Amino acid sequence: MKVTALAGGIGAGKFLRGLARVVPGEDLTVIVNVADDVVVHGVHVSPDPDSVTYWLGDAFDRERGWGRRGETFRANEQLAALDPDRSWFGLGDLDLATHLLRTSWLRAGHTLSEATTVLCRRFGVTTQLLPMTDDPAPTSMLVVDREHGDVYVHFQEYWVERAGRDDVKAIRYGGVDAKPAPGVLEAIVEADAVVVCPSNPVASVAPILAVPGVRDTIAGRRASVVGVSPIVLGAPLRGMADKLMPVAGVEVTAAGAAHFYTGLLGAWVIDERDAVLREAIESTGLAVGVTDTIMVDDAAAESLAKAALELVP
Ligand code: FO1
Repeated sequence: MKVTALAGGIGAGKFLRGLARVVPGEDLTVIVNVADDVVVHGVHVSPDPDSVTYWLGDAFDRERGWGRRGETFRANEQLAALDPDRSWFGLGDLDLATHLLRTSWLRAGHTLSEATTVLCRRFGVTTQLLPMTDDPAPTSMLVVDREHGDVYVHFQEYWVERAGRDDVKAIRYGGVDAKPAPGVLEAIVEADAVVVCPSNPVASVAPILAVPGVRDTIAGRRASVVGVSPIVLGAPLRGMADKLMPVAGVEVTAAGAAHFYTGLLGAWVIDERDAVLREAIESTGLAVGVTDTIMVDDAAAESLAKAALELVP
């Protein structure tokens, strides 16, 4: 069975470890959000592709939620000592090696897709990881700034530098001006099942859907598309979905997240703690799976992945 997944960062990484236990590497393609990519100190950082690579390559930090396990931050500490204004983005010493390599390949004329493939292989990942696009496609947030009035800032500036404290008025997806990376649309068309990972719908999956052609291609495969809710009991397990879903007019519930994907899904998996929402979601025409979606370990992620795939006819 060929499976293509749409993925953001932490929730996706955890889930994909389970999915990769069910679907062999050559049959699994992951289309990953690159709207969070940022150039820091001249190096190109790809948080979501790196997150997926580290999770699948068994190099992730489960507690921190991003970056490498066993990481140190000596270079960043030194940056903070020399110029505190330039150390807001925590680049780990091990992580830095990934960014240096990626940046040197990009400067040599290779694409982000090529750099991502080589990095995956170096981390022993056999799954095919495709950035949604090879073009710049940054997400920007319109934040209310007391000094400067409303201002658009890069996603990482909002989330890391400004600690997600601003009120957000609107979100702008740079992917609307991008082209899908080679293989992205084909992977959606050729898959037996398309899985939307339990990632933030507004910050992680919407940027992928914004890339021209992606949304329509997924809608064309709707009967084979299953999503897993990132929301349990009205809150995300981690991250900023509770702050950003309302900005897009989406209720922070498992039903609200399903509604955000209207026209794209055939089935939706919700947590057993949200079983009360089952009928309301089914009444919108979706098949609904109810199971334990809290992925405490790889075995739990594998059960969740199986439950999702079982909903695809
Ligand atoms: N998140 C933080 O909250 N603080 C950081 O300093 C930080 C650095 C960082 C460096 C590399 C990387 O791949 C991710 C990093 N993240 C950091 C996570 C990232 O900001 C977001 O969580 C993702 O973009 C959302 O998926």
